[in-house]
Amino acid sequence: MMKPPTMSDLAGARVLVVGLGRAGSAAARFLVRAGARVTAYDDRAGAGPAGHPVTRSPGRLAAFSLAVVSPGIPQSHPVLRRLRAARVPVVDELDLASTFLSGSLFAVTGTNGKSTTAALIAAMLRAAGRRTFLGGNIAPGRPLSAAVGGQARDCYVVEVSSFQLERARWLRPDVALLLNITPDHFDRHRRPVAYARCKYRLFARQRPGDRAVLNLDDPLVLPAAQVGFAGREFFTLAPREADAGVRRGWLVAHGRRILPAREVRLRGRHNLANALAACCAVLPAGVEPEAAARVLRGFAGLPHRLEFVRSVAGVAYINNSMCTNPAAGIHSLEAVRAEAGKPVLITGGRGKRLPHGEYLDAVARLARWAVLTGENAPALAAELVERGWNRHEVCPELADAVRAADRRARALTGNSARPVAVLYSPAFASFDQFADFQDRGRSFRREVARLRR
Ligand code: UMA
Repeated sequence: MMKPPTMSDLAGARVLVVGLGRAGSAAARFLVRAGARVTAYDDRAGAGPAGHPVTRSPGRLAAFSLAVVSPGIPQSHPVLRRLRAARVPVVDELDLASTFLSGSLFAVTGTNGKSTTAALIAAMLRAAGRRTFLGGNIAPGRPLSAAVGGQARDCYVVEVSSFQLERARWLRPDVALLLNITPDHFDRHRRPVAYARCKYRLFARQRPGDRAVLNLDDPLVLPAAQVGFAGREFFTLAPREADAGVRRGWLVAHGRRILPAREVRLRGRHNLANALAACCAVLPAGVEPEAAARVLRGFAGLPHRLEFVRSVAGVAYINNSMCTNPAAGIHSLEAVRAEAGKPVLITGGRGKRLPHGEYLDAVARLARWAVLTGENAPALAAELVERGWNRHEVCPELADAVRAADRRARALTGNSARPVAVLYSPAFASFDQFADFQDRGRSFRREVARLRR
């Protein structure tokens, strides 16, 4: 296995940066500062920060001593194939950046809950006075490369996606967390097992003294305990022995009581699991339970995740645009159902070839009404009819879907003592109609702001 380059290796080296979005631009900046001769490749003319030349014909690839690749570039990309044929080492942006940082590295992966858990860990470390960088895959995007050569931090907390792990070769977190594995990204990882294996790679380089924090309740997570040499710690929501769990209504980690579960401000059982994972990760790093409890009492959640937008005519509108897969869709529906009763649901988007039968079962069980929107709305409608559930309508455009949900919720609220919530929880990707899930969430907020009282 090739060793990571040092700063002096980079000085004067010819490096190809592939993809000039957020990750590639940050990598290019630090490579230029390190004295590398950087060429940037992108399929899109005009990509990258203004003033940085981008090429679509990088020339003789064997001339490069290293290629730094953005997470969004698939392994099958023709340029990556040619780089491999020319025996140029291809490295992921976050992977490379991680080798230049001192300080403790906390890395969080999993299908769902990564950003929330990473944000909780960072907030807890900061509450304990640690200078902490939060970045990686977490949107809107603060690539780890941006931290290289900047002010020194005590801790780096990164969210790591399967795309980043797929080609990771050096990443060795001091503390690595795997929250859960449910089907996702089958458009990129052809087989479910390939997707799970990417997640396990987070642990592959860990050594004794490093720590692996794993979800004891998820059978797909447990094989990670066989990978690498870190000490294993487990969290669970079930009433059984583990390093972190809920005991007599209290969150407990490493034998220390944190706070009563009902005082955790984030809603839903999935968020309780995220809170336990974060506590499990930070307590051995010296964060006192009081500091962790303060964060959990105050942390209201990240944008686009079960985010309260506004009440109109007694109807609460909840933006959950970050929900991009069916498993997240089920958790969100369960959380809202427990808090506010069965909602009027707006759902749909672009399918990622994931199985979604269980999600539609949950929709039929947990929603009062469903407004189906986006590219796969007609297909979802047909599948719900097959299930014998007809409480839905199709509105391909989000603006119409919000107005339809508004009419339906008002009508239902009129008949019931309890107001009905409107939950926008797509459960599918956003790329059918939007740039990304944030763009989609902002569109939802805009449409909700237009509703008349
Ligand atoms: N590009 C090509 N050819 C391709 C694909 C992309 O040239 O085949 C170019 C595009 O023209 C563009 C650039 O590559 O100029 C985009 O690169 P990118 O897709 O890697 O996106 P970045 O802007 O660099 O953002 C990436 C992550 N994006 C992806 O993994 C798709 C961001 O995660 C991350 O925040 C950022 O790095 C900083 O680390 C976003 C994401 O959607 C939030 N992640 C996925 C998810 O969470 O599900 C994995």
